[in-house]
This record gives sequence, C-alpha cells and structure tokens, in this order.
Amino acid sequence: MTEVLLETPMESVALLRINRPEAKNALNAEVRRQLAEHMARLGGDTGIRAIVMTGNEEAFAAGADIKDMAEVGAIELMLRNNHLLWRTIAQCPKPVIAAVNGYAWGGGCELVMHADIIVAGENASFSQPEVKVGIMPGAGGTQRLTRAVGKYKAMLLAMTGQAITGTEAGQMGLASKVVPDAEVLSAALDIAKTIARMPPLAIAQIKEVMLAGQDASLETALMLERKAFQLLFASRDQKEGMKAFLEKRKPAYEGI
Ligand code: CO8
Repeated sequence: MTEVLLETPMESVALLRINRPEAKNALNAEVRRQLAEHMARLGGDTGIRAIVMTGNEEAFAAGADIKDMAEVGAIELMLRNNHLLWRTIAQCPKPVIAAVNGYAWGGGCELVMHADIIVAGENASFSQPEVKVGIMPGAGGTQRLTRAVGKYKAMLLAMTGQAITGTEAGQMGLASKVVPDAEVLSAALDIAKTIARMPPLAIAQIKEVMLAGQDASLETALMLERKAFQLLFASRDQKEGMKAFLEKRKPAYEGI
C-alpha cells in the first residue's frame, strides 16, 4: 500500500500518512480503500492504542479526487458504495487523532471530522468548497460540521465554500488544539502517546459513549454513560488504577 503509508513512530501508536503529494492528497478510490483497510485492521489490533492520521505540509487532503467524479453518473456513484469505506473509518474503535497542515478541503475536511481529536496548524486551511464545483458535501460535511460548529457557521461555510484557517477552526470548535504549523505532528503524537498510556477499555468506552450519545436523547445518552461507567468496574484496569493511586505508584494497565 503506497497511497496511505503506515508507520509506528512509537509503541502502541500507528501513524497513517496520505501520500499523493502530486494531487494535494486528493482522495481517490485507492486512498479511501487503503485508509479503510488500515483502520479496520488497526481497530482490531490489541497492540495499537491510538491512531494518528495526517497528510503532508501542503495538504492533509484537498478533497475527493475531482478527476474520479467529473464524468460519473448518479447510479455509478451509488454503486461505488463509498459510504461503506467512510463508515469503516467512522467505526474504528481506537482513538483517532487528525494532524492537519495545509488544505483540509471537501472530502479532506470530512475525513478530518471522522477523527476524535483534531490538531491543526495555525495556517492550515479548512473548507467545504463542494458548492463551487456544482455539488455539496457528501461524506458527512453537512452533518458533522453542523454538530461541530453549529448551524449558522456550518451553513456559511457550506454555502459560500470559504476557507478558514486553523486558528479560526480552533476558535469555532473545529479543532481540539491549534499549534504552530511545524509542531502539528509532534503535538498529535504527544496526545497519542498520552492516550496510549491510559487504560484502553476506558478509552474505548469513552469514544463509544460520546459518539453514540451525540445522536441520542440526553436521558438515553446518560443511561449509556452510566452503563459503560458501571461496566468498567468489571475491568482489572479499574482495580489497578485505583489501587495504584492509593499506593502512590504508577498504574500498570493491561487492557483487561
Ligand atoms: N481532485 C483532483 N486533483 C486535485 C484536487 C482534487 N480535489 N486538488 C488538487 N488537485 C491536483 C490539481 O489538479 C493539480 O494537478 P496537476 O498538477 O496535474 O494540474 C495538483 O493537485 C496541484 O494542485 P494545484 O495546482 O491546483 O495547487 P494550488 O496550490 O494552486 O491550489 C487548491 C491548491 C486550492 C487545493 C486547489 O488544488 C483546489 O482548489 N483543489 C480542489 C479543491 C476542491 O474543490 N475540493 C473539493 C472536491 S469535491 C469533494 O471533496 C466532495 C467530497 C464528497 C465526498 C465524496 C465521496 C466520494
């Protein structure tokens, strides 16, 4: 697989790099397929506790590949079943951190929003510019962006196609953390390292409950939280975490 490179920069952390510099990392079918394959495999790998997803200095990804779409018909597009690949990424149970430099436009911005934590460079560029090429966001942009920044900012971005900087994305709630461009990857890896040291069952429950709870009623979401909270008391890591605190030592988590 060369369109998406897999590295393990440190123990328990996987780094996925989109690698189509000649096309500003535009998401063609192969990139999407490889991303989904990696996510599916890493999602089931007990040795991996956090995934960082990035592009290069110029582009995280400048959108879906327009050459792949320009002449396609609606039925052919439907039969491509791209949503299954996006769903695989969305359903990855491991924490995913997007490290964003350069363009995160269109499908690139939508891919970023599949992550759980977003680290943006100050000068990164976020946009949903699909309207400018005659279409609309089609991989979650109308929904995840609205949930992230609210209706009025999301409408403004999707209807004008205007780009915002990483700094603005941070102010709007579209980035968890904004750092100087040169520090994006190291900041994302630092977060991954911190998360990788946490008890993985607790991390998995936090992710599952937060994502499922977003789309449920508050009562249902609070019930999900309560059940997951209770469930964690069946884990050895809960006993170890609390015992280590009381014994004033570092916990040794096993993931069970
Ligand atoms: N698709 C295909 N090729 C692209 C894309 C793209 N999205 N973006 C850049 N490229 C290519 C360019 O065609 C160019 O190739 P070549 O050298 O062969 O001419 C190369 O990358 C370098 O790009 P530029 O010369 O244009 O670089 P600039 O620095 O001048 O500009 C920009 C960078 C501003 C990012 C510019 O390339 C641009 O506007 N790109 C298109 C951005 C865009 O419209 N993105 C949205 C696409 S639609 C979409 O994402 C729908 C998602 C819905 C989900 C669908 C699931 C299938």
